[in-house]
Amino acid sequence: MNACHVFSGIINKSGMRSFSILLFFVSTFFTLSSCEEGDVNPVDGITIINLGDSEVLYNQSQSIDVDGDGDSELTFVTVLAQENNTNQLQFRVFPIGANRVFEAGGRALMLNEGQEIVPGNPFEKNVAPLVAKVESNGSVTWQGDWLNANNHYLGFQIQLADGSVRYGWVRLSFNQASEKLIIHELAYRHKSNTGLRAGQTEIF
Ligand SMILES: [Ca+2]
Repeated sequence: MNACHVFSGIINKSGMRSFSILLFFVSTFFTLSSCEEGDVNPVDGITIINLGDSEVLYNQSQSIDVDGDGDSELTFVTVLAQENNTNQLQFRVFPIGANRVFEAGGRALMLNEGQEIVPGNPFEKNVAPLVAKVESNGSVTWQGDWLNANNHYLGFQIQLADGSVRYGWVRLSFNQASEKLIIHELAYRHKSNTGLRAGQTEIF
């Protein structure tokens, strides 16, 4: 029994007896529509994943399995590093495997809502820290394009197990006072090799 049949069963059971015939037709139509949008012949659409304002603090990480196949595509981590005689607490994104983030000059772009994330954009695996807390000679400074991130978007390109490529975004904020990156929400477009806009949740 596949998911379509299970769903049909649930719909049918919920009906009252006096409306059983009507419900039969309604649920049958609904089931067929659902199955047409199933995995066999996927149509275009956008999957949205609520990440529950997950936090990335010192010594913590968050991995995201974008397409729900059991393997993560993006990991957000903190890294302690020594660079140029400074000690740094870096907040970084690490795309896993063949996956990439939208960048310019080696830095993950902090996008505003509506900006395009499309196949012609540059995508890279290794990008600079989103934010870094830098300690040098007893003083602390903060660096990084994402220091003032407030519901901004990180664009990504992921490669699924079948080799097809999808585009999407992650909505992020950074809280300097509590030294944490916050992961709000993610979305990706179903149609392969087709872009979307930052924050886009529907196909128009
Ligand atoms: Ca996955």
